[in-house]
Amino acid sequence: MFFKITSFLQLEERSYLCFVYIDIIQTNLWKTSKKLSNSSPKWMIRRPPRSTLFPYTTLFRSKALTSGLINQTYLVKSVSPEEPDYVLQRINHLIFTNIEMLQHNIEVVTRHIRQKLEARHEEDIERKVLHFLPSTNGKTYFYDGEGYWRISIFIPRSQTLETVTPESSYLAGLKFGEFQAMLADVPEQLGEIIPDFHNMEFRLKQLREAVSANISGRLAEVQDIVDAIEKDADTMCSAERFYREGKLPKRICHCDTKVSNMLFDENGKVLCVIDLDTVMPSFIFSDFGDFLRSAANTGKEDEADLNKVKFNMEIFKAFTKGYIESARTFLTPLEIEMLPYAATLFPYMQAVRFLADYINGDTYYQTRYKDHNLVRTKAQYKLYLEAKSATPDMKAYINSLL
Ligand code: GN1
Ligand code: MG
Repeated sequence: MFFKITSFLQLEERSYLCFVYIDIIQTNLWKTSKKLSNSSPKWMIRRPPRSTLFPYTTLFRSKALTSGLINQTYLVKSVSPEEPDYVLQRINHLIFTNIEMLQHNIEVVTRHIRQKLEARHEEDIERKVLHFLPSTNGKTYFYDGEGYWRISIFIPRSQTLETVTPESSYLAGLKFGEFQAMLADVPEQLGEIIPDFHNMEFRLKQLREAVSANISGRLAEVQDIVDAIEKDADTMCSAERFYREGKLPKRICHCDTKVSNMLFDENGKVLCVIDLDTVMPSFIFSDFGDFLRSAANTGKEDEADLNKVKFNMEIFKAFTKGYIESARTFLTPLEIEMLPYAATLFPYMQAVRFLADYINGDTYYQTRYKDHNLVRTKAQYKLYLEAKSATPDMKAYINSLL
């Protein structure tokens, strides 16, 4: 597979990094234009303006960085110790159709957080908030004629966790609560980057449309799951009803709060929240519930052995304690009362989304095998049932914190 990025990005005021035609799989190399100027003519090189400085001596290597299902993310590794490493992403613009709004939201959020950190005189701010580089058009993205690319500075000495402990869950709860608190006074209205992203009524509507079209002919095989999902549909849509009645607010949320979207330092302390694509107005349930969907699941998101899928109460308790500590200042009593609902809502919603995609013939999520989306659906539905039966315990624990 060849990647054609014949663009160059501005790193600092007078220095540019030139990306050339690349075959990641064959060569696994990124090179600057000088390095490549004598090499095979199939490499397309765009020459920079004369005045620009180049990091001539730097050789970049790239490798796939994350396990995300939506964008393609690469670590662009510099061999020169003076150059930072970068995170290069090809943005999935079939999903994020409004790249201008996407990057605008991200710029607003990172600027706002940076200002808050500066006001608090925090140390090491570069590691506590993402820094996206402007491209030659002054925007934080670049369109190469086919795709949209963006680049941010890789935060050094950072790591992501794929699994959690009660300690790291507590820290994550604190941090995601703080993230919402920090963005409570964002000066600009953020766009809803994926309209109705966590709207349960909308997700059920998509499932119902998939069911009635049955485009892949897969419906018969999944009818029993569809029926089971439908039984709880009304209850699971209660947040939207309360919103219409003016009882629940929407706030700026992260909307993809898995533990892998948080960077930890070498000592296990949280540095910052990453993957800001879906930051937008939502119910706070998005951040609370989606974190637990991944972290409190004792199995994998696509666990085939359903016996392994349980709701981990220790993780729930640790995360909830941290979250309530930092979010308590702005949470309403109804938001707090509905936190256990949020913990059931997200596995339910994810089951609905995976199932709709399965019935649609796998058009949204990247899949690794034929019935991957069905396996995911069953695992998420099982987690929903487990969380539902833990509801009385969740309520009791939350009451003990208040
Ligand atoms: C997608 O790409 P990733 O893994 O960050 C999806 C989330 C789902 C998640 C399920 C924009 O996120 O909403 O919960 O997959 N993001 C989008 O793994 O649809
Ligand atoms: Mg994401």
